[in-house]
Amino acid sequence: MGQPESRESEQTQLPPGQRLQRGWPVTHYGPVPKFRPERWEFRVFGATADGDKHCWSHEEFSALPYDTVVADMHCVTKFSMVGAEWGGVRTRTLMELAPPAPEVTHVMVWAEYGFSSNMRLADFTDDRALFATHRAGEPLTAEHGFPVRLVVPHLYAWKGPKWVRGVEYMAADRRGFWEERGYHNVGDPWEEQRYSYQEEPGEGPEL
Ligand SMILES: Nc1nc2c(c(=O)[nH]1)N[C@H]1C(S)=C(S)[C@@H](COP(=O)(O)O)O[C@H]1N2
Ligand SMILES: [Mo]
Repeated sequence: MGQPESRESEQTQLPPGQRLQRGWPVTHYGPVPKFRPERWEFRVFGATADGDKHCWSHEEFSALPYDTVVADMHCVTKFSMVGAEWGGVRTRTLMELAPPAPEVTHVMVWAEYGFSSNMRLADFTDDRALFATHRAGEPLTAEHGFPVRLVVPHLYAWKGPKWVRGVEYMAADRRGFWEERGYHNVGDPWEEQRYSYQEEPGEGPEL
């Protein structure tokens, strides 16, 4: 009796046009940065509520409240990995420690080598979004983003920079690295928002 039901619950539904990828390939542009703990800091800057920049050393960041989220990851090039358990610091936790000014509508998430991705504040503050330090209980490997990567399960994976170094609060939208290079400004996989030519008026700043 319970059989068909449990089989169904194991079946993960993928967004349109995506196929299931076994294993976990490494996908990014450019080299893997070397982690230097003494030079590393995590910064929240831009339009903060108090006008100050907030910084955490690696030791401080590692001591922030830790949560886990089980999430799928959808690469815009049409493969998806499902059911990973990510551990780290919720974006909401960080926002409570370093709140944005009332006029903030978007954020730019910055990574090593100037990689960046922008998103609406509402996407960034989704309760499943987190700055992951771990996957399946293990620290991230260098090529998967050690020490910190962003995971925003409801957006395409390029919206989750690996090797994150900071968050910029913005009072107006600006395009990040891939958003300037032909990818959709919003990037919702369930709506198949893959490319910038699909953007409707109001979905992104002018290219
Ligand atoms: N810093 C950085 N982060 C990045 C990228 C990148 O090019 N640079 N690529 C993104 C893309 S397109 C994908 S699909 C995922 C892949 O994550 P993975 O290598 O852990 O599978 O990382 C994202 N984060
Ligand atoms: Mo991707």
